[in-house]
Amino acid sequence: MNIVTAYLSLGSNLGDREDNLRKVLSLLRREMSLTAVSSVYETEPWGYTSQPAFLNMACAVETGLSPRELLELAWRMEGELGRVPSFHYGPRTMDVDILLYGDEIIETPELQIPHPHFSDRAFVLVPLAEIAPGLVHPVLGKSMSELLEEVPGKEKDGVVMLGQVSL
Ligand code: PH2
Ligand code: MG
Ligand code: MG
Repeated sequence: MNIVTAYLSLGSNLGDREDNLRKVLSLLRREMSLTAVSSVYETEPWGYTSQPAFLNMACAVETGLSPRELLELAWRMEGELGRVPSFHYGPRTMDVDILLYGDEIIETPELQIPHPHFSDRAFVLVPLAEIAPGLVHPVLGKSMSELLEEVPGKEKDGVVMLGQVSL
């Protein structure tokens, strides 16, 4: 079996946000090995601002699942955490996004890898650069810490480290 390192972004702004993160990490652990987990950050809502603050974090996994299987697992976990349909950029109990899957580039309607625009969003890049500063974006050719340097300071100010999730 081909084992690939993938990077995921986790976000929650409804219900017990920290508990939601803890639960999704424990679901992930049942399926694959979790090789890095960032701190938890409280982040200003991006895109649609009239909603509660998010908790965001990033993690690295080693998986034998294909990108499509990993996407289906992400949807299943979001469902188990009680996610209900919301509008674009709206509030959610749990959002599990595949940021990177090895060096693969996938452009289908349902799945785009690298995750579109993650490279300029502080709420994704700050946690990702914490666990993988030297990881190179396969399309942009820049490392996570280089990409983070390009994010305006004002946006980084909206991303506040709270500490480690207690597992
Ligand atoms: N997710 C969104 C929309 N806006 N803002 C923050 N801070 N964190 C998120 O995870 C987030 C968001 C839709 O996926
Ligand atoms: Mg998202
Ligand atoms: Mg999503």
